[in-house]
Amino acid sequence: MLPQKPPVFPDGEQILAVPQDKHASCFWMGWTGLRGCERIGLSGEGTDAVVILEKTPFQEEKIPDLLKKAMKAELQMQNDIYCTFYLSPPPELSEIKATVVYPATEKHIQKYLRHEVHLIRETWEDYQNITLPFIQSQSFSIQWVYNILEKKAETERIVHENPDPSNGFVLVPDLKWNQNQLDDLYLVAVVHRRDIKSLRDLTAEHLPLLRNVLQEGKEAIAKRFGVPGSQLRIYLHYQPSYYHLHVHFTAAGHDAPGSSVERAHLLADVIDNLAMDSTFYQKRALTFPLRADEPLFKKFQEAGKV
Ligand code: M7G
Repeated sequence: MLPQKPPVFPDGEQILAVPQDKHASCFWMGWTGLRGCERIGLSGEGTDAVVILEKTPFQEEKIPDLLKKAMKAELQMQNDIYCTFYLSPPPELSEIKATVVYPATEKHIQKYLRHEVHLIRETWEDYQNITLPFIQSQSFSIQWVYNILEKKAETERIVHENPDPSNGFVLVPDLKWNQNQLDDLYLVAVVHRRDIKSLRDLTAEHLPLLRNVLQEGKEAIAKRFGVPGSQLRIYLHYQPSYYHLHVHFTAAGHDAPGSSVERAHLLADVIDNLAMDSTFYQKRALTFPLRADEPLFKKFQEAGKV
């Protein structure tokens, strides 16, 4: 039964709600969607949670309202024709997006803490001797990916699907995008086949799949969101956080996290490289960033590669 009023916030802490349904990779927070949920405090009540709070981008059409309805405008400084204010908009215009990972593993927690970053240059031999054994020894769950593919989660969010088991994929809005505005548009295409860990596994055999993702992904986004392919950045991450092949689609004007040169590989370039040389990604060295606290960084250090 839905509670009739918002949960009480003990000790002034925000209360977050997470679903008990193990298949639901999304979660509900706050009032409207509170259903079959358990409550956790920010301290986690013994189980760790990662809570990411982000101020969402402005929606252009709401700006006049925001300026009119601001409850308070505090002048911070004034000099000639320049002044800065702090505005306190009403709650409906000052949304904060909260992403919750619960229960969070140590790896999740480390991923979101700030640490010094190093760029690693990984040769194919390094991949085979260091990275691959490391990936195989890890048990970082990709259940959320399988939930999408098996229609156990995010079903109603699917923007496009090509159901072919070898050359098909599912396109859904990324966890990072609240879909309220197109400025930070972010979708992710998850491929149906489960045997491709990352860029390193790709060969010319995968070209039909990659071409489908590129072509159909662009078409579906143009149709649903009116954003043409020329305004999309379509890329893979190396290293990814999740070793099941997926492709990122972000608005070209949006500085999405992980879209910089050391991590993003444009899908169109990947396709061209594979068309020229099927074993391109089993030959060349790849650079990627690692935080100093990451176990993979320690492996490269132990091997004397950093
Ligand atoms: P990645 O390159 O493996 O790692 O991308 P990154 O998270 O370091 O970028 C995985 C992508 O999947 C990211 O853009 C995530 O925001 C997104 N993502 C992660 N999860 C757990 C989910 C999820 O449950 N649903 C959706 N739709 N996207 C997710």
